[in-house]
Amino acid sequence: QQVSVIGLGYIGLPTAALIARSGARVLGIDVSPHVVATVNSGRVHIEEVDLDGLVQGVVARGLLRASTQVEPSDVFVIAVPTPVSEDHAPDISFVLSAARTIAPVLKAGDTVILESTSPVGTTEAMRDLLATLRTDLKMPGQGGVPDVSIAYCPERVLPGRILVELIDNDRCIGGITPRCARKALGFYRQFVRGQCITTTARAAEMVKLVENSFRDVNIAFANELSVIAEGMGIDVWEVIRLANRHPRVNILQPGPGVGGHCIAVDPWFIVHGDPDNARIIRTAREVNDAKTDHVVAKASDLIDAYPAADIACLGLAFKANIDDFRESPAVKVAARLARRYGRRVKLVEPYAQDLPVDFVGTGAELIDIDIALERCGVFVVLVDHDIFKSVPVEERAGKIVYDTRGIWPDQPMAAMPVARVAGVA
Ligand code: SAJ
Repeated sequence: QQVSVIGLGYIGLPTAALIARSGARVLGIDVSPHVVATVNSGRVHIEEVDLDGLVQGVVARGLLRASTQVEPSDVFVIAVPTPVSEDHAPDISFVLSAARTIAPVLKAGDTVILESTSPVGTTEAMRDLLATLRTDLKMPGQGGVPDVSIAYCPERVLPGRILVELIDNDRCIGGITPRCARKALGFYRQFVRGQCITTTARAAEMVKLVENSFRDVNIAFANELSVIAEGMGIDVWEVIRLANRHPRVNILQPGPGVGGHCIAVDPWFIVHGDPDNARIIRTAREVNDAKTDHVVAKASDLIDAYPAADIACLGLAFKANIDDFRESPAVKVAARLARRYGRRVKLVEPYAQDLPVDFVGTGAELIDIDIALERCGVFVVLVDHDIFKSVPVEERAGKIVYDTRGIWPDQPMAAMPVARVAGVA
């Protein structure tokens, strides 16, 4: 069996390597010659736990190769980006260009599987495009027995656990027709240990969007609570901890906003698909984005109250214990503070080697946590890295702390200007 994986990014490369390890011959296709050369030399261009060793092994055994050029295969897995534009419209042009790339080598009996997070209807759009490019092949859903099977199967892995979750997570496999779903199911069963459940392509597309929207909506609930509780002078983390003692309540954690490449993006695909009815989903996005502005405003109030103190921003990553700073609310907050307060702002990020570009020219510098504890008077906690959590209360004595992640429950709350205490003028 020859498998081609189109797009060697965070999902495509681990997927290609795992399929190769299960014994198939895999060709990874990417538009970037740099990525292709890196993989062919047995190395990786992305950081993911255990990926380097796996790729090195399968490349050395001749099971995985990379190329910029497509070749005939039995299965094509498409894992390319589907970004959103400034006005939150999904851009499926990379999916369509992947379809154009494989069209010339498609043959009867092949299976095409889309894994990219996609607006509902994308798999059908891809089918329609393939049908116009290859009138000699019968595509599924157009009556009769098709020559090619087409399915949608979203990934749902967590960065940092990708190799484990690609194998152990359940998979939802949506076929253009039930026959297409069964064909794709046979493919995934070769390397997935989780349950594989079949449905339609449209439903599977929606499942992926719904999963990340569920999380976004629930984080928005926590973020809204945090702003309300702050105004009332209540510790939101204590409230959430106590409310979660209820057997059917499970509130997520507030923070400085929602980052990463999925949760802050995917809900827009649903909103774009039905703007009139996707009301909670849209509002949740707005609440989470507004939380970032709120944190900047509150941190600024605090900083203005201590004009002689240097400011330590703790964390830049988009979530705890990872070195990914893209789409990070912590970077957004710290960069705005750095632009406003210049060299008074110190950045503490054990996962960063250099200062991210957002801070160039601001005068802000990267320092380590020990120096921050020695020199800074105001602390703005933006990421719940374990290394920050472990700083004992004695070392934080006398510090003015704005803790957006609730990592230091024993720290006295910074005296916020209490503007809105319910019922009190
Ligand atoms: N966050 C909070 N409060 C919480 C949980 C998360 O503020 O209680 C924030 C994080 O700090 C971060 C953002 O949300 O900024 C997203 O982090 P995450 O850990 O929830 O998710 P991602 O983006 O790393 O991965 C998600 C996962 N989806 C779900 O958990 C439903 C993952 O399974 C998906 O595969 C991935 O999106 C994706 O690729 O779609």
